[in-house]
Amino acid sequence: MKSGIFSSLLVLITCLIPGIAGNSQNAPSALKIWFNRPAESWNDALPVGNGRLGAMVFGGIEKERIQLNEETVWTGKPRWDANPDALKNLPKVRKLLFEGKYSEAEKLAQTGILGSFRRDNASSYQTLGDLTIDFGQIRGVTGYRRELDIEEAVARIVYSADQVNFTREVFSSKPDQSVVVRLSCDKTSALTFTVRLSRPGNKADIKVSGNEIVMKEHTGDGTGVKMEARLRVIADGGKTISGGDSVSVEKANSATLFLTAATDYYGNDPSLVSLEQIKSVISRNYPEIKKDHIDDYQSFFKRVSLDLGNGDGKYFTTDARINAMQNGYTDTDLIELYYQFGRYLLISSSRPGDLPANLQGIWADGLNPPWSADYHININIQMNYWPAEITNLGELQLPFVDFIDAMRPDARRTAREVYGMKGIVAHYTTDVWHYTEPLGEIVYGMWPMGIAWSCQNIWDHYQFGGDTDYLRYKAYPIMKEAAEFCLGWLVVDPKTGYLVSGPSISPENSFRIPGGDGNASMVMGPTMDHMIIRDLLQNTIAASTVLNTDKSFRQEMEKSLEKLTPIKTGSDGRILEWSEEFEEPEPGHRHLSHLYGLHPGNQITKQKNPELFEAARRTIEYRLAHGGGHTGWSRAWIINFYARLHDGEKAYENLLALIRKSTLYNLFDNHPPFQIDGNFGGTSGITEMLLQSHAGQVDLLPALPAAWKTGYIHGVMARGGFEVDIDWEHGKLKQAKITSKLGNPVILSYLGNTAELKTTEKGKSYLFNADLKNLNSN
Ligand code: FUC
Repeated sequence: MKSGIFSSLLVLITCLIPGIAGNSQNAPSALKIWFNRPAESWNDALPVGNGRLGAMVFGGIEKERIQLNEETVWTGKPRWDANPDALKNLPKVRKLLFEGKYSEAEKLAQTGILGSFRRDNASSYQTLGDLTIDFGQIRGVTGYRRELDIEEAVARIVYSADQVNFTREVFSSKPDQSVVVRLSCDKTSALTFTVRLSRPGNKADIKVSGNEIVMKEHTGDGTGVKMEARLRVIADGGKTISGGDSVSVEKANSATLFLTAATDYYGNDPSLVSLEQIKSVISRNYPEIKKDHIDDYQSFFKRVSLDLGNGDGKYFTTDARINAMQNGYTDTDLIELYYQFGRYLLISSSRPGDLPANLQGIWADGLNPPWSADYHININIQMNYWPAEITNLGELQLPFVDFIDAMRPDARRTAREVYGMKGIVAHYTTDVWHYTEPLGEIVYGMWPMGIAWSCQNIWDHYQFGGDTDYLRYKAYPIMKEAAEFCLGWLVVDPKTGYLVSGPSISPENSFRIPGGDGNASMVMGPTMDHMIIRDLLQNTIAASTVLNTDKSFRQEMEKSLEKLTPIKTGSDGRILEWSEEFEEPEPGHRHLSHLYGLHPGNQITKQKNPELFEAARRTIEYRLAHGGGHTGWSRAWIINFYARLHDGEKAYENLLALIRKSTLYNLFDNHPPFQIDGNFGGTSGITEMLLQSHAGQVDLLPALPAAWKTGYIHGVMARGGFEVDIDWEHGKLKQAKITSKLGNPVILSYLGNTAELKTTEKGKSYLFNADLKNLNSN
């Protein structure tokens, strides 16, 4: 529990920071992001989404802007930009690297292996457009409040003007495949407004007829998808008038706006799809639509609850709370909200059958969002899915798995034509057109581990869910092809006799070339590649064993594993990032790739290799001492690392830093700019502080910081299919309940004490006390 000091401090902060106190007439709730003003910028607006269709709600009083997204609104088309000389140059580049001729090797790889790529020329995700609602002049507004209720997934704006109380609700419904905006007030005939659709660039074809506006565009000047948005305005009472580019409603009692949207990305006619969807949603009444939306959302959201102690933070607007945090205050409720917001974002941006969450989930403004809001596969998308399994949202990881699956034809071609190998390969990033060839500059582009890393997530889905059909028909075929590529890719290092990966990089980092010839990035044998490959081979061996298939391929994998370069440490006890101990021009680099084995992998654990465990700690400390963790996702990864090092205080310190330094007022992660991975990495990190299961046992409260004295986390998941409820008191475990979903055996561990259940019964719960004594089974 928080003490009275908390309240006094907040009172003090209230006096120090103008505008902190919110509207006291509304009941506070811990799980709301809220403001007493409309959004001043996109980074203040509130996101809603149904996995595919998203909206950012600004909450303007005279003019509401609702910026819209549909996840398949992409420019471009499938393409092939591979360097035709790559195959011939691969052995030459390898030879140069083995000889230590880094500059020459890079020159040759740049022109002779990588294809050309320019971000400003790349395909891009784009906004669908804007829905604006013009209310005319409104005077004397009181009681304004704009909130995102993350227990219901509804954005709400309330205010009073001229003795009328107005309410606006916005949500994006999965069951009804539409964005729904409900405008209401407590006086008859008090609602007058004009609605428009628009799109940046002014190239959209916008037609108004009756109470409908249809906006079409063939994106990218005819090079991308054909999109269509359709808006229907249904008013209760008053007059509805259409004209020019708008629909106006005069003196209505209430009104509902329905927005559907589609593209031809999957080969459908967007007009037919958006029409079908609009017909279907308008045939239903608002309370039903809203109820179905909330039920659908809560079927995911309610699976996990977190309590880190009670505080008064919820009485204050979210921007004020962030400011207070930045001024040194710790608002534990805000951490709970941040945690659940990560889950909210995943439920709202990643539903089975849809595309995975991109760099911005599904929420992106304009025609050229940062990095095209694409799918970076050298940390970002994997991080998006770190919270999926552990926070009991396992099925939301499937869009990522399907996406990697859909990359296979292109990835096979890249393996074959670029490298002359079997299997599948992809590099640092891709987009909805699934390109996989090595492109761009060496420092990011020469890295063939994108799919291999993704297989870690793909395998995890099986480890948590235990679905052997998924393993047999979906996961294993991808893992096997990724492993096939790696077996072909590894070569013997003439100096050590071990197998090495290369030419490759340690994502986006560089080193000083020995002898003073400037910087380079490319080597034979970056540590991260070996960690990823080791992981992939071990997991593919395990999968083929479970499925009882591919015995001889399994033996091949086993042989390669034995000869794979081991993890090495340098003269100062840190894990080596490259094959040799190079000087580092950027010692605080944001990527901590050579710690993949600590997290998300499991090669470095206290039990297995205490020296490497210690070396990992030194590696992080060094990075942090040199300014590391300066981007949102980098900081979020560090929380996960410290949790895995069982260092609750450091994990907590970095969690506070994530919120203080890398979080926008609407709680979006700030790279900068907004990038959603840090939100997901943050939610994963908090879970990892309280529960881990990567080391062959279920670790309870492995990194509980002193600040979280009493609390609970219920409903989180452990590998082997266990749903776990943990309660703690005075900084110590009080009790843990383990519900076995699959009937597997389990070892529980808390502060060095362990308890084993050699068998469990499917569906049964087991209660343990602070000494891990099995109290009862019910
Ligand atoms: C990776 C990172 C950058 C950024 C980009 C989208 O390449 O190195 O920091 O997050 O992805």
